[in-house]
Amino acid sequence: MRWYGPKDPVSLADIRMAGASGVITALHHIPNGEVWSVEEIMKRKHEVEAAGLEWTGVESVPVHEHIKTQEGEYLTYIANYKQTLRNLGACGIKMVTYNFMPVLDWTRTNLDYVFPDGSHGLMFEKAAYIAFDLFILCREGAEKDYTEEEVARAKARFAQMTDEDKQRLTRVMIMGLPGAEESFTLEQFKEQLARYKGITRERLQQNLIYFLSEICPVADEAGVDMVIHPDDPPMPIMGLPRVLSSAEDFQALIDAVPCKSNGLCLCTGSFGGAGKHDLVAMMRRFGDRINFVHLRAVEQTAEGDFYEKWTFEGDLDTYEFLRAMLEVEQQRGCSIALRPDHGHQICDDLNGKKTNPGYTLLGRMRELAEIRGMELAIARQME
Ligand code: DNO
Repeated sequence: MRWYGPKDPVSLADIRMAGASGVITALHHIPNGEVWSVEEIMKRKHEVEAAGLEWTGVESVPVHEHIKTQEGEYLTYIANYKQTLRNLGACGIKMVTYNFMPVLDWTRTNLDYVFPDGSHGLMFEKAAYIAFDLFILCREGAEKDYTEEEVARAKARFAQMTDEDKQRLTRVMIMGLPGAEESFTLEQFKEQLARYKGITRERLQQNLIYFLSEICPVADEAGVDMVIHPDDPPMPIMGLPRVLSSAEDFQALIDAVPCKSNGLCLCTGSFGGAGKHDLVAMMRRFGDRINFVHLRAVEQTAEGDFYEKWTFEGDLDTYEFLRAMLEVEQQRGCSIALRPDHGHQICDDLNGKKTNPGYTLLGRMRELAEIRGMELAIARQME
């Protein structure tokens, strides 16, 4: 399970009782771009181990924005990143997740959608997102990115919103979802967007490849697997380019930087958010480079919305996916780190316990229990 560190309302003791064997965590208190010292890493490691758990991997060592745009002190930030990887490797932490999404990490429009069973969860409504882009952010030239029909739907949606709805939407869109490490006011966000003027998708991809060609040899040496998290959702957002939205995007990265440490975090829910991606095929195709799995299922609608459903109730064939994963594990003779991704708020999650959006206690416990049950059953069948 993911743990946001000592400030997470979900404790290590909770996670242990949920049946997890390890946690995925990060040193969130260290500012982006700075080196994670051996001392700080060991402090966290001891804390996790004292609770009877293992620190399975890092999510994330954030990539400084200047590395993505190659400006300012980006060479220093790359050197710092390398040192962090050496330090993590020396402390026995062997898997590091990162993403290369400009400015924003993951994006949703509603963190409190009420599902028919009464649980609350996350969703992305395209009309609300476009309404934000066109009428709240008022991004120059944004209309070009949408069809006439989409603009009309966004207009109608915006007309329905109260001031409070608009504020809530703004908060959700740009004020930083957990793990994003950064949050912005509208003005600051506009400044961030301006930094990407002129950065095409090709340029961003070159910058990512440069970054990987620098850090992967160091990660290889330190015995650390680097796993890139896909774009969530897998499409350009507010005019910002995206470079890890499909199997082909990942193929381009390993063709360019074939180092062993250049791997993928197969987040089924991120890929599930837009377009059609055969996740079972991706598991088999990139099996030897998948060193982390986020398991989550979404349901897309014809309008381009998506709902974060329970893992066994969305568009993903979770059984086939887990089976493919276990086969890959058998071939590789290893176990791939997997965590349930977001969980709904259920039962006491809804009674005042304030957890990070998506990172509930009971909802994720249900996910973990169901996933473990199915995994154990498949493993027995395969024996
Ligand atoms: C969202 C998470 C992401 C992820 C980062 C990895 O729930 O999966 O924030 O941690 O993109 O760098």
